[in-house]
Amino acid sequence: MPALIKLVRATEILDSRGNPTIKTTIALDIGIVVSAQVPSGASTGKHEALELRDGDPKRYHGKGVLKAVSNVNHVIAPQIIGQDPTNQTQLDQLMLELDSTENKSRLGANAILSVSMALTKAGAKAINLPLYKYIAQLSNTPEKKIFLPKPMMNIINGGKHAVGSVDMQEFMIAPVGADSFKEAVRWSSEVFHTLKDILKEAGLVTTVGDEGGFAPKFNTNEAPLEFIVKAIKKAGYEPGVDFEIALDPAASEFYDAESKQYQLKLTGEELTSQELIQLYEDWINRFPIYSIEDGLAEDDWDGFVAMNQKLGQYIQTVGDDLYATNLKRLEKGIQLKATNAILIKPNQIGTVTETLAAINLAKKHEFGTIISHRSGETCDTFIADLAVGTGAGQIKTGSLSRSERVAKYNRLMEIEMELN
Ligand code: 2PG
Ligand code: MG
Repeated sequence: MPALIKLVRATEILDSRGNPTIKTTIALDIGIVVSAQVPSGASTGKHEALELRDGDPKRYHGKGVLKAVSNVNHVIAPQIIGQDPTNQTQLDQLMLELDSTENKSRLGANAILSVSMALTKAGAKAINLPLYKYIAQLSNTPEKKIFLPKPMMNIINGGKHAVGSVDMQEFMIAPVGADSFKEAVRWSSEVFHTLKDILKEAGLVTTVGDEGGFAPKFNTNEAPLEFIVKAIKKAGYEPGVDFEIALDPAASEFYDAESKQYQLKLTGEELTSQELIQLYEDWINRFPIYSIEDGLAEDDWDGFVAMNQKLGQYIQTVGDDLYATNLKRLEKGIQLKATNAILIKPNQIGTVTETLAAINLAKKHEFGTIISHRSGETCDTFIADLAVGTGAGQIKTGSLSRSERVAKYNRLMEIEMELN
């Protein structure tokens, strides 16, 4: 007899920015209880599935999620109680049918994902597998492809995650020279704390942004690169060998659709796609950058194609807002050769099944895959298991500070121990 779902209960909780989000608990009839918490973006792409918010100005400035909570408790729950949680694909499909819109605007992608993730956790427990192993089963990942991802750690925050800092959103370090995840975490933490000292010495503030990275007021958009390289060296590591750098400019946020210009507020520059690509090329030549995500705006397909043509042979070009973890947009990107990698965020699309499908399609076409957190997070570590179970290869989940970020790195160290 399979274990069956006995209870599904959603509640409104707070995310790392203090905004409401949704937590769903599932209980099975064999005494197992699991829960899943959904994250929330700030530089949200316009092609993402809809995050349902109440819009009632009297509560949380309109950001309450009581409608999404009610959709779980009153629309979804009655349909899945009594079912076998290991039927992930069928139950995700059932929720898609209950919603019946293109972008999950009826029930809310946040409502649906909270149940979908909780189902995955319940399914894993029901058959007594660690979550990452269960995810590997769901996604048909061969045993030898179950491995720890390379972390991309966002140690300088800008853009929408730290207003008053630089225009570009994320400056990440990837400890590529470390031979275990545990060492990768240690090295990166050392660089993070060395960076703090260097910033302090330069008279800059060391307060952190939404993802736990420093967010001082720099004079130029490339100053973070200079400081990071200095910190890597001062901590005793070699830039380009022990550490590489990854960027997420999140360019949709500084693109002006009317003038078709990228507006860099810090320097007052207004750049065309071509000029911005040139700027990236110049940076790639001077700094050990191996990856650039959302280098251009989410609908600038021509720009992406041009960038991938020019730089794709040297670096990883990543689509985040460009694809929104959406199969149709990814198919277009594959066809156009718009990038050579995709960022994967479960809440951009809204179910675990669709998330796994996007990862598998990307891999089939030899695209790089990076599992990602959101800037508004919780301490749920689901994406750590997702990265291992799908053999995604890379994860970005913020800086080496703040519990909601570090929780994922801690979970990955735990999985590493288990796998060894
Ligand atoms: C991104 C994400 C996560 P947000 O742009 O990649 O770092 O930011 O969650 O605000 O969309
Ligand atoms: Mg991004």
